[in-house]
Amino acid sequence: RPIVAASVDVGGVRLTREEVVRENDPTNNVPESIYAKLGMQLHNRDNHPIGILKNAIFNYFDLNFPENFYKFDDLFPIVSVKANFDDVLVPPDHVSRSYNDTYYVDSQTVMRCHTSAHQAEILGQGHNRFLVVGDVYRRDSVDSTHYPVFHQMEGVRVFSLDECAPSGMDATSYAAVDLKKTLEGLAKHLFGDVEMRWVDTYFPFTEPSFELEIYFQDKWLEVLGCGVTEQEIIKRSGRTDCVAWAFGLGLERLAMVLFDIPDIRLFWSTDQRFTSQFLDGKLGVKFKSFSKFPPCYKDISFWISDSFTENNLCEVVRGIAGDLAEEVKLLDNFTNKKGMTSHCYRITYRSMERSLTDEEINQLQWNVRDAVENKLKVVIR
Ligand code: FA5
Ligand code: MG
Repeated sequence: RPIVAASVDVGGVRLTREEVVRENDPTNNVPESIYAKLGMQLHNRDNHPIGILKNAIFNYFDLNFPENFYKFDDLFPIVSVKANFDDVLVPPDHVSRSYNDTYYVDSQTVMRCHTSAHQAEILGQGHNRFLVVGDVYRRDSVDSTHYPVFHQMEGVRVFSLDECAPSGMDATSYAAVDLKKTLEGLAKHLFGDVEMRWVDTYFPFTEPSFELEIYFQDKWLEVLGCGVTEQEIIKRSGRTDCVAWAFGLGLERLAMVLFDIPDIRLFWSTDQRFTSQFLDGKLGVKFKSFSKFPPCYKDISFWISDSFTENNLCEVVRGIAGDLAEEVKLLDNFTNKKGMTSHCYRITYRSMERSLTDEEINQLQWNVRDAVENKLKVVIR
């Protein structure tokens, strides 16, 4: 297993491993693999696809808005529960607050799970147009489009009711129309022509709310969430007679489409065959896959207990196999006459950089089985 540094620099702040990873503290669920990602700042590297994409989006806003959007790209990623959830009206019982979904440093402090964590504070400072880019953290599934650390860009724009009035539309419709126009324009700026569609959705902080999906690798891929900001958030920021829109886009998802990057783990690769392809810092380079090494599939079956969750399983697998785990997928699920439920998962192991040996994979799978049995209170079959 890789050895992690005793401390890391996060935007000028030194954090020690002990401050972030507290194995024996039940209010903390941050694994070492997540601590190891702090301070990497992929979004601030001009020769990395995430940095290149950030620059291109900034450029779109600079070109199209004479009064510039204020840009934040170095806000500290560890925030209060209040900032991450309460201030954006996430209800007390919302799943995203659970220890199953979010990394908690302690009961009042989280690794931000979205850049919306900064909305209220920045609105409170009086900004009416801004963009926030940063690394965000989520306990999530393991596959080619999900990773526990990724990057988001938040955008917020506030209008006075006077600005909306001449349109003849009500303020909410005015903001929704402007929002969709702005994001469709962004998609055109980045992709030229691409197949996309709007889907209605729900967020606690916007109403109405939408997601934008782009057709990629024979599937619809969700790339951003957005909507018209709840009046309560605007009111709390000290404004009256205003309406606003907000969006949060997933930079990895957009970059995968833009650069033809087939697997989200590649963004963290230090292999020169990956990094060397983006040195010119240009948009529109298509990634040339280096030969894919063969995958290896291993199945694991167990009787689950009530506390079992798929995110916990994924975290255990990532803790052992790191980025060698390409996918964790439920194959089979049944309940017997005694009411016991069995799950069978298929774990795909693959390195993007080399061929794995049978021995190595067998060892990984044994370690995974041990860890699953010890940490998840399940009974291996
Ligand atoms: C949010 O995070 C909202 N804060 C977005 C928002 C902001 C809505 C402002 C309204 C107003 P969501 O959980 O859907 O929404 O995530 C936003 C985007 O992040 C997704 O569309 C997707 O592109 C990306 N994303 C989510 N989970 C992952 C993951 N595990 N790995 C990579 N990208 C992800
Ligand atoms: Mg979503």
